[in-house]
Amino acid sequence: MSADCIFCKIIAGNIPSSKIYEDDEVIAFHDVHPKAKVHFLIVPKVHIESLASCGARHQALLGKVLLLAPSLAKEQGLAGFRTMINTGRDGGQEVFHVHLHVFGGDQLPKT
Ligand code: DGP
Repeated sequence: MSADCIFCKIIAGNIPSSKIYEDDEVIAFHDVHPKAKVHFLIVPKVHIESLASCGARHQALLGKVLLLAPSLAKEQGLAGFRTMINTGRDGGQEVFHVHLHVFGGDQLPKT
């Protein structure tokens, strides 16, 4: 846990979130500033700054995060969805605790 990390505080239960999934390694909750009708985040519980900070030891965890996307999207009623990982300030990352965005609920614009 990182003391000044907002997602670590959510994971610790010190900040409320609209949680849709939790196990011993991962949590998922709705984004507080949704950019689509449905927008949730899948977040490993261990504090890792960004995808660029990940190494081979995180391979299984990252795979788990990615594979949760379709099952949680289905639970949220999404027929299709988009995933995104912002990495670094230039990549648009605001919260420096690695996370996967999942968007859906409407026909999403072409990228
Ligand atoms: P990123 O730019 O990839 O670091 O995205 C961070 C996302 O986290 C952003 O879309 C807003 C969301 N967010 C920030 N603070 C909170 C919070 O306290 N609760 C929830 N649910 N989402 C948050």
